[in-house]
Amino acid sequence: MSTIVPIPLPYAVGRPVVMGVVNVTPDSFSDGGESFEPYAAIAHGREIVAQGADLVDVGGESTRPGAERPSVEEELRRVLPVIAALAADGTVVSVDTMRAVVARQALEAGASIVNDVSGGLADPDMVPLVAEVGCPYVAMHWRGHSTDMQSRAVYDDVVADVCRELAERRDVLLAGGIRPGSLVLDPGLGFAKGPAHNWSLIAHLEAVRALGHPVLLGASRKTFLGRIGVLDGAPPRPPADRDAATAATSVLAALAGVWGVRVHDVPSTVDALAVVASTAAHQ
Ligand code: PMM
Repeated sequence: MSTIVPIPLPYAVGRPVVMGVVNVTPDSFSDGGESFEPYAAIAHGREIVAQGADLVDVGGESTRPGAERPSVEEELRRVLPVIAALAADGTVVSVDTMRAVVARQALEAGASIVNDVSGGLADPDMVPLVAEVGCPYVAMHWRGHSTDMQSRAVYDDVVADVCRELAERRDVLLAGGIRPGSLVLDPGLGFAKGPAHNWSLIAHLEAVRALGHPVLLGASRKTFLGRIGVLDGAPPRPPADRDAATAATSVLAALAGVWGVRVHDVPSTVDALAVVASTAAHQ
């Protein structure tokens, strides 16, 4: 029996929830390891909560294309102190992990949500754990580990293919005992997807929503946004120069009725969502 008390999936009124990212990794593409030490990660988590993040997503494994995986021990060492400190503040914390052992210890340390970019495919123990605990679970569209995922970016029709694969995954997750009201689906921008695939999915978020579950969008600082305004063949803009484009994707996500947006720069998305909400209030 689990001693973990599950919370219901949190919602924001009239806008998506803002999931702020804390990557406790030395090599994340998006923030370059700036929160690698626990004290820096905790301080960063507190800062983004003060800026308006509704929940904080803590991860200890970089999923950038080509990344090598840390050991289980190393992943636990990275995330547990950060989760414990933020949860003790009363912050809603999700743990970004593909490993059931890490998810369990994170939940015991105070995390409330499991964010699994593999949607349960990377670890056969993940679905039974989430079913047992009854916590909210984010399942992302995933075709394989980061070491070789870009070779799997082959689709007939990316929107139809991603939705079909997510629906198949959803069926497995629900059959495994995950509660329908606790399941969030994510199209997995940048994971086995090229720029055109990402844009198509953003343009058709209603198709992902039609699967009948809350949707999370993780566009923040991804390379396809760094290609905006850049000539073909030139290097993409650095991650920190992608926040205005990220905020624009948060607006599109809000207009498409998604449940949440996963972002690194919280103030720009909070402002962008306030613009959407203020406009909606005058329609
Ligand atoms: N992207 C990253 C990591 N975790 N989780 C979900 N649910 N969706 C995503 O798109 C997602 C994720 C990779 O980005 P990062 O290295 O900046 O955290």
